[in-house]
Amino acid sequence: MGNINDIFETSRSTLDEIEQRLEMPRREFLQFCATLAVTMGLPSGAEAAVAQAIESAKRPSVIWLHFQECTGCSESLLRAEHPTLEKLILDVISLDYHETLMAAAGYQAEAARKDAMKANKGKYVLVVEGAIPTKDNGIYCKIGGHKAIDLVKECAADAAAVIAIGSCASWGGMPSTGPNPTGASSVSEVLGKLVPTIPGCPPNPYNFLATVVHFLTFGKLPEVDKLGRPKFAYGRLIHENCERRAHFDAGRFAMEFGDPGHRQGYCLYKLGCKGPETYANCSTLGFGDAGENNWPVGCGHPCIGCTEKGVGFEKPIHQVAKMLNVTPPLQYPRIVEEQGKTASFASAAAVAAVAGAAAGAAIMLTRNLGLSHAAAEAEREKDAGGAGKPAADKAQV
Ligand code: FSX
Ligand code: SF4
Ligand code: F3S
Repeated sequence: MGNINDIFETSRSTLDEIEQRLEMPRREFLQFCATLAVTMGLPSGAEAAVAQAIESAKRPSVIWLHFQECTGCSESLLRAEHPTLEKLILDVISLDYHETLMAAAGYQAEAARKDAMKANKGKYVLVVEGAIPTKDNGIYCKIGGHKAIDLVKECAADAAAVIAIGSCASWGGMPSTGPNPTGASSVSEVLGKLVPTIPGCPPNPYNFLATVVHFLTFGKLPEVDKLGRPKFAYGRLIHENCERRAHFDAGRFAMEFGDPGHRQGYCLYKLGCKGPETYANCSTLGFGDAGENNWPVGCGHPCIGCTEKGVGFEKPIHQVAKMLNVTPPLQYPRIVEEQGKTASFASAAAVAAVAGAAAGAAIMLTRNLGLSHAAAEAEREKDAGGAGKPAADKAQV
Protein backbone atom coordinates (compact mmCIF):
# COMPACT_ATOMS: atom_id res chain seq x y z
CA MET A 1 0.00 0.00 0.00
CA GLY A 2 1.29 3.43 -0.83
CA ASN A 3 1.03 6.62 1.16
CA ILE A 4 -2.38 8.20 0.59
CA ASN A 5 -0.92 11.69 1.06
CA ASP A 6 1.20 11.26 -2.08
CA ILE A 7 -2.02 11.69 -4.04
CA PHE A 8 -2.42 15.25 -2.89
CA GLU A 9 0.24 17.08 -4.82
CA THR A 10 -1.98 20.04 -5.41
CA SER A 11 -2.22 21.93 -8.67
CA ARG A 12 -4.22 25.09 -7.93
CA SER A 13 -7.03 26.25 -10.13
CA THR A 14 -9.61 28.92 -9.59
CA LEU A 15 -13.38 28.87 -9.50
CA ASP A 16 -13.29 30.43 -12.97
CA GLU A 17 -11.37 27.46 -14.21
CA ILE A 18 -13.86 25.15 -12.48
CA GLU A 19 -16.64 26.94 -14.28
CA GLN A 20 -14.98 26.24 -17.61
CA ARG A 21 -13.77 22.79 -16.76
CA LEU A 22 -17.16 21.54 -15.64
CA GLU A 23 -19.26 23.86 -17.78
CA MET A 24 -21.09 24.52 -14.53
CA PRO A 25 -21.96 27.94 -13.02
CA ARG A 26 -19.96 28.50 -9.85
CA ARG A 27 -23.12 28.92 -7.80
CA GLU A 28 -24.25 25.46 -8.89
CA PHE A 29 -20.80 24.06 -8.14
CA LEU A 30 -20.82 25.49 -4.61
CA GLN A 31 -24.35 24.17 -4.09
CA PHE A 32 -23.13 20.76 -5.18
CA CYS A 33 -20.24 20.95 -2.69
CA ALA A 34 -22.69 21.88 0.07
CA THR A 35 -24.87 18.86 -0.83
CA LEU A 36 -21.86 16.56 -0.64
CA ALA A 37 -20.80 18.07 2.69
CA VAL A 38 -24.30 17.53 4.10
CA THR A 39 -24.38 13.97 2.74
CA MET A 40 -21.15 13.29 4.61
CA GLY A 41 -22.65 14.76 7.77
CA LEU A 42 -19.99 17.50 7.95
CA PRO A 43 -20.60 20.65 9.97
CA SER A 44 -21.72 23.87 8.35
CA GLY A 45 -18.84 25.61 6.57
CA ALA A 46 -17.20 22.36 5.48
CA GLU A 47 -18.41 22.92 1.92
CA ALA A 48 -15.49 25.34 1.49
CA ALA A 49 -12.98 22.56 2.20
CA VAL A 50 -14.88 20.25 -0.15
CA ALA A 51 -14.89 22.90 -2.90
CA GLN A 52 -11.18 23.51 -2.44
CA ALA A 53 -10.41 19.80 -2.66
CA ILE A 54 -12.42 19.38 -5.87
CA GLU A 55 -10.87 22.55 -7.28
CA SER A 56 -7.28 21.81 -6.57
CA ALA A 57 -6.51 18.23 -5.50
CA LYS A 58 -4.84 16.11 -8.12
CA ARG A 59 -7.37 13.64 -9.48
CA PRO A 60 -6.61 10.21 -8.09
CA SER A 61 -6.12 7.49 -10.67
CA VAL A 62 -8.93 4.94 -10.39
CA ILE A 63 -8.78 1.37 -11.64
CA TRP A 64 -12.29 -0.09 -11.75
CA LEU A 65 -12.79 -3.85 -11.99
CA HIS A 66 -16.00 -5.69 -12.90
CA PHE A 67 -16.81 -9.22 -11.84
CA GLN A 68 -20.12 -11.02 -11.16
CA GLU A 69 -22.71 -8.23 -11.49
CA CYS A 70 -25.03 -6.39 -13.85
CA THR A 71 -23.04 -3.12 -14.24
CA GLY A 72 -25.86 -1.28 -12.49
CA CYS A 73 -23.35 0.40 -10.17
CA SER A 74 -21.56 2.07 -13.10
CA GLU A 75 -24.86 2.80 -14.80
CA SER A 76 -26.34 4.56 -11.79
CA LEU A 77 -23.15 6.54 -11.28
CA LEU A 78 -22.77 7.73 -14.85
CA ARG A 79 -26.34 7.93 -16.05
CA ALA A 80 -27.75 9.89 -13.13
CA GLU A 81 -30.28 12.41 -14.37
CA HIS A 82 -28.29 15.34 -13.03
CA PRO A 83 -26.73 16.66 -16.25
CA THR A 84 -23.39 17.47 -14.72
CA LEU A 85 -22.94 14.57 -12.33
CA GLU A 86 -21.18 12.42 -14.89
CA LYS A 87 -18.89 15.31 -15.73
CA LEU A 88 -18.13 15.89 -12.08
CA ILE A 89 -17.31 12.27 -11.41
CA LEU A 90 -14.98 12.11 -14.36
CA ASP A 91 -13.44 15.40 -13.23
CA VAL A 92 -12.96 14.34 -9.63
CA ILE A 93 -11.34 11.03 -10.50
CA SER A 94 -9.12 9.96 -13.37
CA LEU A 95 -10.83 6.78 -14.51
CA ASP A 96 -7.86 5.02 -16.07
CA TYR A 97 -9.29 1.54 -16.40
CA HIS A 98 -12.96 0.62 -16.61
CA GLU A 99 -13.92 -2.37 -18.74
CA THR A 100 -17.38 -1.07 -19.69
CA LEU A 101 -16.37 2.47 -20.56
CA MET A 102 -12.97 2.11 -22.16
CA ALA A 103 -12.63 2.01 -25.93
CA ALA A 104 -9.76 -0.47 -25.82
CA ALA A 105 -10.37 -4.22 -25.98
CA GLY A 106 -8.34 -7.42 -25.66
CA TYR A 107 -4.57 -7.01 -25.33
CA GLN A 108 -4.83 -3.19 -25.46
CA ALA A 109 -7.20 -3.19 -22.49
CA GLU A 110 -4.88 -5.46 -20.52
CA ALA A 111 -1.97 -3.16 -21.38
CA ALA A 112 -3.99 -0.11 -20.20
CA ARG A 113 -4.54 -1.75 -16.80
CA LYS A 114 -0.89 -2.68 -16.41
CA ASP A 115 0.25 0.79 -17.52
CA ALA A 116 -2.12 2.59 -15.11
CA MET A 117 -0.97 0.36 -12.24
CA LYS A 118 2.70 0.94 -13.03
CA ALA A 119 2.37 4.71 -13.53
CA ASN A 120 0.42 5.19 -10.28
CA LYS A 121 1.95 2.45 -8.15
CA GLY A 122 0.91 2.86 -4.53
CA LYS A 123 -1.28 5.87 -5.38
CA TYR A 124 -4.29 4.62 -7.27
CA VAL A 125 -7.71 3.82 -5.89
CA LEU A 126 -9.04 0.38 -6.76
CA VAL A 127 -12.82 0.19 -7.11
CA VAL A 128 -14.33 -3.28 -7.36
CA GLU A 129 -17.84 -3.83 -8.71
CA GLY A 130 -19.31 -7.33 -8.53
CA ALA A 131 -18.83 -10.44 -6.44
CA ILE A 132 -15.83 -12.72 -6.82
CA PRO A 133 -16.40 -16.44 -7.41
CA THR A 134 -14.22 -18.54 -5.16
CA LYS A 135 -15.63 -22.04 -5.69
CA ASP A 136 -13.60 -24.55 -7.72
CA ASN A 137 -10.53 -22.41 -7.45
CA GLY A 138 -12.34 -19.35 -8.82
CA ILE A 139 -12.76 -20.58 -12.41
CA TYR A 140 -16.23 -19.06 -12.93
CA CYS A 141 -15.11 -15.54 -13.86
CA LYS A 142 -12.10 -14.77 -16.05
CA ILE A 143 -11.03 -11.51 -17.70
CA GLY A 144 -8.17 -11.45 -20.20
CA GLY A 145 -7.36 -15.02 -19.18
CA HIS A 146 -7.01 -14.07 -15.49
CA LYS A 147 -9.34 -15.32 -12.77
CA ALA A 148 -11.25 -12.60 -10.88
CA ILE A 149 -9.82 -13.83 -7.60
CA ASP A 150 -6.25 -13.35 -8.90
CA LEU A 151 -7.00 -9.99 -10.55
CA VAL A 152 -8.43 -8.43 -7.41
CA LYS A 153 -5.44 -9.53 -5.34
CA GLU A 154 -2.96 -8.31 -7.95
CA CYS A 155 -4.63 -4.89 -8.30
CA ALA A 156 -5.16 -4.43 -4.55
CA ALA A 157 -1.51 -5.08 -3.73
CA ASP A 158 -0.32 -1.68 -5.04
CA ALA A 159 -3.47 0.38 -4.38
CA ALA A 160 -3.58 3.33 -1.97
CA ALA A 161 -7.17 2.43 -1.14
CA VAL A 162 -9.74 -0.19 -2.14
CA ILE A 163 -13.48 0.54 -2.34
CA ALA A 164 -16.08 -2.19 -2.90
CA ILE A 165 -19.02 -0.67 -4.75
CA GLY A 166 -22.48 -2.29 -4.80
CA SER A 167 -23.91 -5.12 -2.74
CA CYS A 168 -22.24 -7.80 -4.90
CA ALA A 169 -18.75 -6.53 -4.04
CA SER A 170 -19.80 -5.63 -0.49
CA TRP A 171 -21.19 -8.97 0.66
CA GLY A 172 -21.84 -11.17 -2.38
CA GLY A 173 -25.21 -9.58 -3.23
CA MET A 174 -27.46 -11.23 -5.77
CA PRO A 175 -24.85 -13.66 -7.20
CA SER A 176 -24.37 -15.11 -3.69
CA THR A 177 -28.06 -15.95 -3.26
CA GLY A 178 -28.51 -19.60 -2.18
CA PRO A 179 -27.33 -22.09 -3.27
CA ASN A 180 -24.52 -19.78 -4.44
CA PRO A 181 -23.16 -22.23 -7.03
CA THR A 182 -20.04 -20.18 -7.82
CA GLY A 183 -19.10 -19.36 -4.22
CA ALA A 184 -19.65 -15.63 -4.94
CA SER A 185 -17.81 -13.68 -2.23
CA SER A 186 -17.11 -10.12 -1.18
CA VAL A 187 -13.91 -8.16 -1.74
CA SER A 188 -13.23 -8.15 2.01
CA GLU A 189 -13.52 -11.93 2.18
CA VAL A 190 -11.17 -12.45 -0.76
CA LEU A 191 -8.58 -9.91 0.45
CA GLY A 192 -8.88 -11.11 4.04
CA LYS A 193 -9.37 -7.59 5.42
CA LEU A 194 -12.21 -5.14 5.81
CA VAL A 195 -12.45 -2.72 2.88
CA PRO A 196 -14.75 0.31 2.73
CA THR A 197 -17.91 -0.56 0.91
CA ILE A 198 -20.90 1.25 -0.63
CA PRO A 199 -23.64 -1.41 -0.74
CA GLY A 200 -26.90 -1.05 -2.65
CA CYS A 201 -28.14 -2.71 -5.80
CA PRO A 202 -27.31 -0.33 -7.28
CA PRO A 203 -25.81 1.99 -4.65
CA ASN A 204 -26.67 5.66 -4.50
CA PRO A 205 -24.12 7.49 -6.69
CA TYR A 206 -23.85 10.35 -4.17
CA ASN A 207 -22.63 7.96 -1.49
CA PHE A 208 -19.79 6.85 -3.75
CA LEU A 209 -18.98 10.38 -4.82
CA ALA A 210 -19.09 11.65 -1.23
CA THR A 211 -16.71 8.85 -0.20
CA VAL A 212 -14.23 9.78 -2.94
CA VAL A 213 -14.54 13.49 -2.15
CA HIS A 214 -13.96 12.73 1.55
CA PHE A 215 -10.77 11.00 0.47
CA LEU A 216 -9.76 14.09 -1.54
CA THR A 217 -10.71 16.56 1.19
CA PHE A 218 -9.27 14.85 4.25
CA GLY A 219 -6.70 12.47 2.79
CA LYS A 220 -8.50 9.42 4.15
CA LEU A 221 -11.65 7.43 3.57
CA PRO A 222 -14.62 8.21 5.87
CA GLU A 223 -15.27 6.43 9.14
CA VAL A 224 -16.95 3.07 8.56
CA ASP A 225 -19.08 0.65 10.58
CA LYS A 226 -18.08 -2.94 11.33
CA LEU A 227 -19.23 -4.00 7.86
CA GLY A 228 -17.08 -1.34 6.18
CA ARG A 229 -19.98 1.00 5.30
CA PRO A 230 -19.40 4.77 5.68
CA LYS A 231 -21.29 5.83 8.78
CA PHE A 232 -22.48 9.05 7.15
CA ALA A 233 -24.57 7.00 4.72
CA TYR A 234 -25.37 3.79 6.58
CA GLY A 235 -25.59 4.96 10.18
CA ARG A 236 -29.39 5.09 10.43
CA LEU A 237 -32.21 2.73 9.51
CA ILE A 238 -34.27 3.71 6.47
CA HIS A 239 -37.35 3.44 8.66
CA GLU A 240 -36.09 6.13 11.03
CA ASN A 241 -36.43 8.88 8.44
CA CYS A 242 -39.04 7.48 6.10
CA GLU A 243 -41.70 9.88 4.85
CA ARG A 244 -44.34 7.20 5.62
CA ARG A 245 -43.16 6.85 9.20
CA ALA A 246 -46.10 8.84 10.61
CA HIS A 247 -48.46 6.26 9.05
CA PHE A 248 -46.43 3.46 10.65
CA ASP A 249 -46.60 5.15 14.05
CA ALA A 250 -50.35 5.65 13.66
CA GLY A 251 -50.91 2.05 12.50
CA ARG A 252 -52.03 2.90 8.96
CA PHE A 253 -50.82 0.27 6.51
CA ALA A 254 -51.22 -0.68 2.87
CA MET A 255 -52.35 -4.31 2.95
CA GLU A 256 -52.26 -5.01 -0.79
CA PHE A 257 -50.79 -3.26 -3.80
CA GLY A 258 -53.42 -0.88 -5.15
CA ASP A 259 -55.71 -1.00 -2.11
CA PRO A 260 -56.99 2.30 -0.65
CA GLY A 261 -54.15 2.42 1.91
CA HIS A 262 -51.54 1.91 -0.80
CA ARG A 263 -53.11 4.61 -2.95
CA GLN A 264 -53.06 7.02 -0.01
CA GLY A 265 -49.37 6.48 0.65
CA TYR A 266 -49.72 4.46 3.86
CA CYS A 267 -46.81 2.57 5.39
CA LEU A 268 -45.62 -0.48 3.40
CA TYR A 269 -44.52 -2.52 6.42
CA LYS A 270 -47.18 -5.18 5.94
CA LEU A 271 -46.25 -5.54 2.28
CA GLY A 272 -42.80 -6.57 3.47
CA CYS A 273 -40.92 -3.26 3.63
CA LYS A 274 -37.46 -3.96 5.06
CA GLY A 275 -36.85 -0.32 6.02
CA PRO A 276 -36.97 -1.23 9.75
CA GLU A 277 -33.97 -3.57 9.41
CA THR A 278 -31.99 -1.87 6.63
CA TYR A 279 -29.28 0.69 7.22
CA ALA A 280 -29.03 3.27 4.40
CA ASN A 281 -29.83 6.90 3.67
CA CYS A 282 -32.35 6.29 0.85
CA SER A 283 -35.13 7.96 2.83
CA THR A 284 -33.15 11.16 3.32
CA LEU A 285 -31.08 11.32 0.13
CA GLY A 286 -33.53 10.00 -2.45
CA PHE A 287 -32.17 8.06 -5.35
CA GLY A 288 -30.96 8.65 -8.88
CA ASP A 289 -31.40 12.40 -8.79
CA ALA A 290 -34.55 12.11 -10.91
CA GLY A 291 -36.92 14.10 -8.74
CA GLU A 292 -38.62 14.10 -5.40
CA ASN A 293 -39.76 10.80 -3.88
CA ASN A 294 -37.68 8.87 -6.36
CA TRP A 295 -36.70 5.98 -4.15
CA PRO A 296 -38.34 2.56 -3.74
CA VAL A 297 -40.71 3.46 -0.88
CA GLY A 298 -41.41 6.89 -2.40
CA CYS A 299 -42.56 5.10 -5.55
CA GLY A 300 -44.88 2.80 -3.55
CA HIS A 301 -42.68 -0.31 -3.44
CA PRO A 302 -41.47 -1.80 -0.18
CA CYS A 303 -37.74 -1.54 0.44
CA ILE A 304 -36.24 -5.00 -0.21
CA GLY A 305 -33.17 -4.26 1.91
CA CYS A 306 -30.79 -4.21 -1.04
CA THR A 307 -28.00 -2.64 1.06
CA GLU A 308 -28.26 -5.11 3.91
CA LYS A 309 -26.45 -8.43 4.09
CA GLY A 310 -28.83 -11.19 5.16
CA VAL A 311 -31.89 -9.18 4.10
CA GLY A 312 -31.65 -8.19 0.41
CA PHE A 313 -31.96 -11.20 -1.96
CA GLU A 314 -32.22 -13.46 1.06
CA LYS A 315 -35.49 -12.74 2.82
CA PRO A 316 -38.72 -13.22 0.87
CA ILE A 317 -39.86 -9.83 -0.44
CA HIS A 318 -43.23 -9.93 1.35
CA GLN A 319 -41.97 -11.29 4.67
CA VAL A 320 -42.45 -8.66 7.38
CA ALA A 321 -39.27 -7.02 8.62
CA LYS A 322 -37.57 -7.54 11.93
CA MET A 323 -37.79 -4.35 13.99
CA LEU A 324 -34.38 -3.01 15.03
CA ASN A 325 -33.72 -0.12 17.42
CA VAL A 326 -36.57 2.10 16.33
CA THR A 327 -35.59 5.65 17.19
CA PRO A 328 -37.38 8.88 16.25
CA PRO A 329 -36.82 10.50 12.84
CA LEU A 330 -33.95 12.99 12.59
CA GLN A 331 -36.27 15.97 12.21
CA TYR A 332 -38.19 15.31 15.45
CA PRO A 333 -37.10 17.45 18.40
CA ARG A 334 -34.76 15.48 20.63
CA ILE A 335 -36.14 14.39 23.94
CA VAL A 336 -32.98 12.87 25.39
CA GLU A 337 -30.23 15.47 25.63
CA GLU A 338 -26.97 15.03 27.49
CA GLN A 339 -27.36 16.47 30.96
CA GLY A 340 -24.82 18.90 32.33
CA LYS A 341 -23.39 18.44 35.83
CA THR A 342 -25.87 20.95 37.19
CA ALA A 343 -28.94 19.05 36.03
CA SER A 344 -31.17 18.40 38.99
CA PHE A 345 -32.11 14.92 39.99
CA ALA A 346 -35.74 15.75 39.22
CA SER A 347 -35.01 16.95 35.66
CA ALA A 348 -32.79 13.93 34.98
CA ALA A 349 -35.52 11.66 36.27
CA ALA A 350 -38.09 13.40 34.07
CA VAL A 351 -35.89 12.90 30.98
CA ALA A 352 -35.34 9.27 31.93
CA ALA A 353 -39.08 8.78 32.34
CA VAL A 354 -39.82 10.25 28.91
CA ALA A 355 -37.06 8.17 27.34
CA GLY A 356 -38.36 5.13 29.14
CA ALA A 357 -41.89 5.75 27.89
CA ALA A 358 -40.62 6.15 24.34
CA ALA A 359 -38.61 2.97 24.57
CA GLY A 360 -41.60 1.19 26.01
CA ALA A 361 -43.82 2.42 23.19
CA ALA A 362 -41.28 1.22 20.62
CA ILE A 363 -41.15 -2.19 22.24
CA MET A 364 -44.95 -2.40 22.26
CA LEU A 365 -45.03 -1.44 18.60
CA THR A 366 -42.47 -4.13 17.89
CA ARG A 367 -44.55 -6.66 19.75
CA ASN A 368 -47.71 -5.63 18.02
CA LEU A 369 -46.30 -5.51 14.55
CA GLY A 370 -43.33 -7.78 14.35
CA LEU A 371 -43.03 -10.63 16.76
CA SER A 372 -46.70 -11.39 17.28
CA HIS A 373 -47.81 -10.49 13.78
CA ALA A 374 -48.64 -14.06 12.82
CA ALA A 375 -50.44 -14.57 16.14
CA ALA A 376 -52.51 -11.44 15.56
CA GLU A 377 -53.46 -12.70 12.12
CA ALA A 378 -54.48 -16.09 13.55
CA GLU A 379 -56.58 -14.27 16.14
CA ARG A 380 -58.36 -12.30 13.45
CA GLU A 381 -59.02 -15.45 11.43
CA LYS A 382 -60.52 -17.00 14.56
CA ASP A 383 -62.74 -13.96 15.22
CA ALA A 384 -63.97 -14.18 11.64
CA GLY A 385 -64.95 -17.79 12.21
CA GLY A 386 -62.01 -19.19 10.23
CA ALA A 387 -63.66 -18.32 6.95
CA GLY A 388 -61.62 -16.42 4.35
CA LYS A 389 -61.61 -12.72 5.12
CA PRO A 390 -61.82 -10.09 2.42
CA ALA A 391 -58.47 -10.00 0.62
CA ALA A 392 -57.96 -6.28 1.24
CA ASP A 393 -58.03 -6.88 4.98
CA LYS A 394 -55.34 -9.59 4.99
CA ALA A 395 -51.79 -8.86 5.95
CA GLN A 396 -49.06 -10.21 3.65
CA VAL A 397 -46.87 -12.17 5.98
FE1 FSX B 1 -25.70 -4.66 -10.47
FE2 FSX B 1 -23.31 -3.57 -9.42
FE3 FSX B 1 -26.56 -4.81 -8.15
FE4 FSX B 1 -24.32 -5.85 -8.08
O1 FSX B 1 -24.57 -2.83 -8.59
S1 FSX B 1 -27.01 -3.11 -9.52
S2 FSX B 1 -26.03 -6.62 -9.43
S3 FSX B 1 -25.05 -4.54 -6.53
O2 FSX B 1 -22.61 -5.07 -8.55
O3 FSX B 1 -23.98 -3.89 -11.04
FE1 SF4 C 1 -41.32 3.58 5.63
FE2 SF4 C 1 -41.11 0.98 5.34
FE3 SF4 C 1 -40.81 2.06 7.74
FE4 SF4 C 1 -43.19 1.99 6.62
S1 SF4 C 1 -41.94 0.20 7.27
S2 SF4 C 1 -42.28 3.73 7.65
S3 SF4 C 1 -42.73 2.29 4.45
S4 SF4 C 1 -39.47 2.35 5.98
FE1 F3S D 1 -32.39 -0.58 -1.66
FE2 F3S D 1 -34.27 -0.30 0.13
FE3 F3S D 1 -32.81 1.76 -0.52
S1 F3S D 1 -34.38 -1.56 -1.68
S2 F3S D 1 -32.35 1.39 -2.67
S3 F3S D 1 -32.11 -0.10 0.49
S4 F3S D 1 -34.97 1.75 -0.08
